[in-house]
Amino acid sequence: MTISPDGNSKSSTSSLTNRREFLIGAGAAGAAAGAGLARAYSQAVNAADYTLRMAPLRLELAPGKSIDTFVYNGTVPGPLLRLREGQHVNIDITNETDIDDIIHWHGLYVPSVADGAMEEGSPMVERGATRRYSFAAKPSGTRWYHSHDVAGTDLRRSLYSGMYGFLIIEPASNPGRYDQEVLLAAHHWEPRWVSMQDIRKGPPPDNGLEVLYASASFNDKMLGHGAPVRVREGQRVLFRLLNASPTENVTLALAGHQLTVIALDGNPVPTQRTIDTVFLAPAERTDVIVDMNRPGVWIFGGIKEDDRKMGLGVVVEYANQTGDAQWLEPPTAAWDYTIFGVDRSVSAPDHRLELLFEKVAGGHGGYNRWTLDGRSWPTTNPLLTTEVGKRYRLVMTNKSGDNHPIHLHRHTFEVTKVGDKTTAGLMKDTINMTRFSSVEIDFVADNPGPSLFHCHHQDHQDEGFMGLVTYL
Ligand SMILES: [Cu+2]
Repeated sequence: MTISPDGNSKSSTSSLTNRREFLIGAGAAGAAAGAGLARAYSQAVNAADYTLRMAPLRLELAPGKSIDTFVYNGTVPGPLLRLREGQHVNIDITNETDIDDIIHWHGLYVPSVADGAMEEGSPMVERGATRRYSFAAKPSGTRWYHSHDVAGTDLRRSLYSGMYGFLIIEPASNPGRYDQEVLLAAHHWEPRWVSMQDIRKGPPPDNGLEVLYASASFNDKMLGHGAPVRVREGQRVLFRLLNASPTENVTLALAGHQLTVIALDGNPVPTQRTIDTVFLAPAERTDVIVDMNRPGVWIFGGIKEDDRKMGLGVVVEYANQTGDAQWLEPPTAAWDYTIFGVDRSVSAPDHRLELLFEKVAGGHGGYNRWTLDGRSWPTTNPLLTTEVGKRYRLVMTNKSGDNHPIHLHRHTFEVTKVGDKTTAGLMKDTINMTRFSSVEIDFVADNPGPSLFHCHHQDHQDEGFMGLVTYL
């Protein structure tokens, strides 16, 4: 449960478990031997279960379209980490980039020191160094890991880069029934700072710079490049969808098919819904089951033509089907989180905290700042001080024309109200607030240690939109 800078893991589990983990870890390490690993190995009491190496990569998104970025273990996304719920893991992180960086385990309950957020006290992984993270994997579901460094104005860093990957924690018993599992991570590439008022009407003249992108992908390829997802008629396919974009919302559809939503942010939904399109704000995950009942060659991608042209999508090809991939315009409906909840009353909170989110316009060519009740990081430390066992309601109002995917580290919250609709039972770690909207979420203070609360837009969190939930 502890992270130790010297690489010595301090485990409180039984010697039998330690021995077993050592054997598993040794096998994994033997298969992945490398210079970075060897360095970690010599310091470590136990071998690592996984090693993640941050390093530069020239990524070919399509023929003639290569970009320079940073990734984990030479791939985008990084390697899939598939863990059992409760499994104790040692993960060695080697930093072969040119700056200090840090990895956050998104959606997991880990100690603050191992969570991968410097604001919580987690140590950076210094450039050239290897650092070990040790924790027990929980809760089960589709989680992910990503750089939690500050990018600021440097659009090569943190979530603008390829430093993200899936982390799936398998439950002790898995009720899902499916024939094939497909992991798709959406991302936008080639970012640049833009004064939106220069390219379209709408933004106020004093609006600061925002980020636009030239290309996008599912995993490491633009739509139409790379291998298709191959399926057979009659299969039930589980698609785990992740929006790993630094700032962009996506709405996705699989042409000619409907999607049954079984989990949001990795947590089973109280009410499964079969729908035509799914919306994901940055950092959100959606698990959908698709009955493959319409043979053909189809596009799974963004519903906006501009997104697909940028590369946001992948071809889904049935066995024995050929031809160009087809797109069919899906029926569209406004995204509504509450349809996945249940209609019942929720426990009254012990405390309510009203939070108003506002933009401080940066002016033409400047950078916008963000405030929570008039404060920005670091004066939002603490934002809220909690007592163990108490239930807190965050009553959030977005008084800006921008979307904000709100994320709370190290906890799961219950969505209790979106606009004027109440709901219950919908458990998430990130929820999008549309422009000029209100959302209420409840969480129980059940994981002592500082916990970051922030907007997951890379440029918003870098420009003050974060605060710390602390414990008495
Ligand atoms: Cu935001």
